[in-house]
Amino acid sequence: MTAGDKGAAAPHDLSGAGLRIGVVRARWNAHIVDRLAAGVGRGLAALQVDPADVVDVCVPGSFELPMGAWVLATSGQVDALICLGCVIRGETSHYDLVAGEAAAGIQQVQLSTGVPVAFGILTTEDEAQALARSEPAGGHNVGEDVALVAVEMARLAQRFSPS
Ligand code: DLZ
Repeated sequence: MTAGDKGAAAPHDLSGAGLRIGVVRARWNAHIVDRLAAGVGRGLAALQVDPADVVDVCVPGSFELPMGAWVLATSGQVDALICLGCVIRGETSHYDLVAGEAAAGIQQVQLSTGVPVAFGILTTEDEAQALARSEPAGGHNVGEDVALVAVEMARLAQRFSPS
């Protein structure tokens, strides 16, 4: 790993073929979340996830993302989930509450259900930062990052599944 790397590389042979992925999106800051969703689409396609195997649902805001994730996780219809949202500090009086509860809730859902949930919520100081983390193809987009996380964690869960 070089100094510029953010973490360990994912396996080179990672394939999402056959995986069923749920995407839960917050409608709040929809112009940013739509950009993240486009990044997820690119990331899943690059990992051979069939678009027909992707279920996409919306919830009002990031605070509701854990509940949306729990509903899909307990449905038995997905192998992994991706939660997408955007909380901008300068525009949200209770930023810490919304962002903190969303993060804690998502962790609780994945640990209690055993279905991996990738954290794709941007928590930024301003809109410029949010735009910079949700760029079009070729730029940095957290949606692409969490697509990879979802596939990697779904494969890990499958590999050690007791059944
Ligand atoms: C209320 C609210 C505020 C002020 N800001 C945001 C935000 O920046 N991002 C986001 O995803 N949601 C926000 N919300 C909505 C809450 O997540 C939630 O939908 C409401 O409090 C209703 O439960």
